[in-house]
Amino acid sequence: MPSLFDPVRAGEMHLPNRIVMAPLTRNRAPRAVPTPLMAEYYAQRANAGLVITEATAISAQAQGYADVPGLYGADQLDGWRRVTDAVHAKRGRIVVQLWHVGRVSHVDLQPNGQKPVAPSAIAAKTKTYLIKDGVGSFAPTSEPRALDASEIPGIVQDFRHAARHAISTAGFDGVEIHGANGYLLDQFLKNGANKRSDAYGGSIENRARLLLEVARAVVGEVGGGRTGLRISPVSPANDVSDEQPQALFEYLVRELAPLGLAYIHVVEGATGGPREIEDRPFDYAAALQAWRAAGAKGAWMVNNSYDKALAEDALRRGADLVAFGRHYLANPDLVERLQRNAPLNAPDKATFYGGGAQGYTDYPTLAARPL
Ligand code: 8OZ
Repeated sequence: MPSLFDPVRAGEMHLPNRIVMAPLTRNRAPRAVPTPLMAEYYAQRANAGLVITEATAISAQAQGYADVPGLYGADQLDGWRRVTDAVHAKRGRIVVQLWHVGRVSHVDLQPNGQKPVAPSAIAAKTKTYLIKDGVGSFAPTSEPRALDASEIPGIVQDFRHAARHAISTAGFDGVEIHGANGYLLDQFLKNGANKRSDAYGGSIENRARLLLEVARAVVGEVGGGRTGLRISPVSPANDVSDEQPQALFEYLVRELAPLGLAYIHVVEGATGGPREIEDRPFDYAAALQAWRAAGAKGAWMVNNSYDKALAEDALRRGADLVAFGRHYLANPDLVERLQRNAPLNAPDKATFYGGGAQGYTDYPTLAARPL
C-alpha cells in the first residue's frame, strides 16, 4: 500500500509524493498580474508533490473577484513565468487552474460594466469580493445574461489559448480545468443553473457538452498528460444543484476517459465545509470505478478537509493524490510536518483574501520554530 510520501505519476508529471497543494483564491494580484510576493508564496510550498495555483481567469470576462490573477495578457504571463521559475528553482511542479466564473461576478469587474455571462439568466445567491480604495468587501453577484450559442466557441477558444500560453509562455507543468464550485462549467453541468433548451441544456449529454468541448480543446493543445480537471459533484458552493449528480458525473468521467487526463480532482461534499451533505448523497467510489472501467489511467485526486489519517485512508480506498487547502495555506512545509507527525499551524481566516505578506508568506516552518 503506497504512503503519502511515495512517488506517483499523474499523466506526464512525475510527482515525488502524493500531497498536493489545493487551489486557493488569495486576491493578491492587483490588475490581475501575479506579483513577486506570489512567487515567494508558491516557492515556499514547492515541496508538494504538485502545486495547483489559485483559480486564474482565462479572459477578462472570466474574472469574478477583485485582484485574482489572469492568464490572458502579456504582463500576466510574465508574472506567472516568475512564479513557475521560482517553483522550479526549488525542484517543484506547478499547474495553473484555468477559470471562468460565469455568473459569479459583478458588473464592476466585467469589461465595460457588462452583465456577467451564464448558461441561463438566473442570478446565483452568492457573494463576490470587491476591493475599493484598498478596502475589501463582499457583495452580491450581479444579474447575469444567458450566453448565446454563437458565443460558446469563443469561450472554448479562451480555454485553449490560456492552456497553450500556460505551458509555452508561462512555463507551467500542466493545467487544471476548473469544472467545480459553481463556476461557468459547473453552471452548465447542473440543472439548477442550466435551463437552456439548445444543445447545451436539457439532457445530461447536453449539459456536459461545454465541459467536454473545453477538455478536448485543452487536451488537443497541451496533451492529456498535462491536463487535470476539478469537479465538485454535490457542492452547493455558489448556489448550484443538480437533480441527478451520480448519473451526471458518471457520464462525464466515462466520456473523459479516452482523453488520457493526468488526473481528476474531486471536491468531496461541500467545498470548504462538511464532507457529507444529508440531502445530497454521492458515491465517489462508484464515480472512480466508472472512470477506471472506461479505461482511464490518470490519477484520482481527492480534496476537502483531509488530515493525515483520512488521507491515508483515501489512498487505501483507491485515491492516488490528496489535495490540502487550508493546511497548505498555513504550513509551507506541510509534507515534512505530515511526515514527522508535527503539529500544524492554524490558518488565519482574516488574511485569506486580499492583503500582503501577512498571513501569506509569513507562516513559520518547523525549522524556523523548532519543536
Ligand atoms: C474562495 C473565494 C473565491 C473564489 C473556488 C475559486 O471556490 C474559488 C474561490 C474560493 O473554486
